[in-house]
Amino acid sequence: MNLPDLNKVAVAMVTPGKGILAADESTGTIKKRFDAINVESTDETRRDYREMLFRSAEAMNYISGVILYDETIWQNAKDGTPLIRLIEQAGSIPGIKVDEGTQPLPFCPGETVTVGLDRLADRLTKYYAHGARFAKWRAVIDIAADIPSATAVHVNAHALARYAALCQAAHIVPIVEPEVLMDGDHDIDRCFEVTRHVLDEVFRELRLQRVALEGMILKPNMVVAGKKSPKQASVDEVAHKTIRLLKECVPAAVPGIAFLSGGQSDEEATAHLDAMNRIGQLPWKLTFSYGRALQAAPQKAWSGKAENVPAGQRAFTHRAHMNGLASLGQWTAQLERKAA
Ligand code: 5MM
Repeated sequence: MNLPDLNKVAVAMVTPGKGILAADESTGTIKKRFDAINVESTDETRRDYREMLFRSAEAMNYISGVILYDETIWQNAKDGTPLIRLIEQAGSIPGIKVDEGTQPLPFCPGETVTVGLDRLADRLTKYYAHGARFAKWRAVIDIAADIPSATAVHVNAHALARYAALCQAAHIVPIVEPEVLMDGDHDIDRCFEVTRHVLDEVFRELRLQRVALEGMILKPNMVVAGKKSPKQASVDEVAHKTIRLLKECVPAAVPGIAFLSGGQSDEEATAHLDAMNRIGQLPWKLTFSYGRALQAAPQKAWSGKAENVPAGQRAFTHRAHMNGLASLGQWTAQLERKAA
């Protein structure tokens, strides 16, 4: 492992004013997104859509890195330029999702474990040779009456650390993503407790498996109430509880934290990030690594039509710009409306 090089990439991924575009939807997930805008999901429409994003010159000024899915990293743009080169030409770092999704966890009803460790070392070598400089692995933890179990938290944390160590051995910066879902009816304090348990376990495993914290990025959920909870928290409460939790659990050696949006509305995800960055002196950089909260608007504006590409790029630029401002604690609701 060359730690100074890994650290350089990790620091660049959380450059102030920029964040990460999570464009790593697997084939099933992108189909769901395209179904919502009445676009057939084919390798060509997926290519056209992602080409539109990566050629959004202005938006890419706010994007430090792009997480790709395996299909995309090998795909060429319409004119034959590899999509990965478009990202590099835009001054952004290409990354790759390397988990292979979730599988039911035996004897833990309703819970899953993320898989994909077999042959991961070989896959990482190929991705590095092709230009990927960081990777991502997402563990999924659900909250309900009797879950998460200690078993699910442990096996997912163990797999995240195994993945992170393999990445660093292959000169790739791991994004470690333990996502506590916001699907339930739990309140914000239950989310706080579960996320604390998960992050404690993840950092224990990272240490055990000798992962260098200076050469990784954490991608956590924010501390929020479940979507079905009657008691939704204010922006201020989300920001303060998330920062309190992260200060308890995340060592200062980690260069940056890039949040997932998890199903929050576009504006909520931006407002929460902004409020956290306004809290002041923090040990790590805080930015975004959004999928839905960056892409819902451009997907709608594009709707699969070539003539809508400029509109799709404008919508993407707007969200990337607003989140770039939020990473600096400089976003306002007025700016959101003015620029829209
Ligand atoms: C872009 O979506 C990624 C998930 O794809 P699959 O479920 O198809 O593997 C996802 O991991 C994403 O990177 C993160 O959850 C952040 O996305 P959101 O939409 O939560 O910001």
